[in-house]
Amino acid sequence: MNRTMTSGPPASHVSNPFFASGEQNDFRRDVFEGLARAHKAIPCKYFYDERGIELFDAICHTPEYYPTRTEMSLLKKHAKDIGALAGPGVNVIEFGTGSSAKAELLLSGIDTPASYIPVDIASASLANEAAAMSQRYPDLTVAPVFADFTLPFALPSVAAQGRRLGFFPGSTIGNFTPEEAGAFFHRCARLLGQDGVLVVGVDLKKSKRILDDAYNDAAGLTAAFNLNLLHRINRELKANFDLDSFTHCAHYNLVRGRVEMHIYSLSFQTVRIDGRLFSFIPGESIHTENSYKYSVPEFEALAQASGFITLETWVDADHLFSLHVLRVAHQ
Ligand code: AVI
Repeated sequence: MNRTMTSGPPASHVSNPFFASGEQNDFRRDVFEGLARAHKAIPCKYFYDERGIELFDAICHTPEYYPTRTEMSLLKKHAKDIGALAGPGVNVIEFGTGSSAKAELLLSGIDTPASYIPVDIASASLANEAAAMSQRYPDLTVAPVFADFTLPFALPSVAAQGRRLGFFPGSTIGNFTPEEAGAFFHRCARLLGQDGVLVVGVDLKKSKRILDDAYNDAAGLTAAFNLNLLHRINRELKANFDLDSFTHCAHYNLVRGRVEMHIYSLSFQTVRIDGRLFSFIPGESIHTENSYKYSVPEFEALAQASGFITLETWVDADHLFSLHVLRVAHQ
């Protein structure tokens, strides 16, 4: 990136988070609705409270969870190629944040980016990433947006001028169903506008053993991440889940092409949440996450059916992960 990099104190031109108008999350409503279903389920976006963000970051460093390191090496290898495809002076919009390391790799290949706009629902990680990026690149306009990117939202005025590049790393696209992913891409195409570019990291289909291990790490971090959702419900919704009476399990469902994460009840039990009662039988699960895996042709077909054309696709030597550069075809 042709911008000054520094390790000095934070620069002053990181703007306050822009509270994008749009639909709001409702944790209480979603938990009540999800636990009242015949097959209990809670949306995975609620994993990411402060502790959940810490645990996810730790998962990314486990030996079993290959996506992060594989995607980072693809980004490092192809940052310049992405920059060449994107062109100079683009506004970079990152969907979901977490560690700023991937955005730094991406920005390293882009010629004079106009702005960096991280969009996230988790205000703590959003503020941290915005501050880290502003400190590292004092000449760059950093304009964080506090919004749930799974729902429609507006961009701040800094993005009004110049082309837009969306960045959606980490195979977070896999946490949508393919139908939801298609709807997200359509919204993204409208948001990025004519000539917009989207860089997406996608976890590939592979052996069940590798996938089951990646979501059941030996150190128990994924288990803690999953069960932290019950801690969060206890804390925020005045509930009394007994965490010793539930256990984590994840498995690759070959037929559906997705890793499913569940929290299983170990006994007959009744949980009170803000005055309402929910009963569990032994072995009953709360379905907490789907992580869809794609083949390259499957993903390219999905993108093409949802308003994008593929400019470039890169896959690592072990065929674990793919990085796609897409261009808006129609909005
Ligand atoms: C954020 N997301 C892409 C991760 C995944 O692999 O689906 C979340 C995760 N769940 C368990 N481990 C990691």
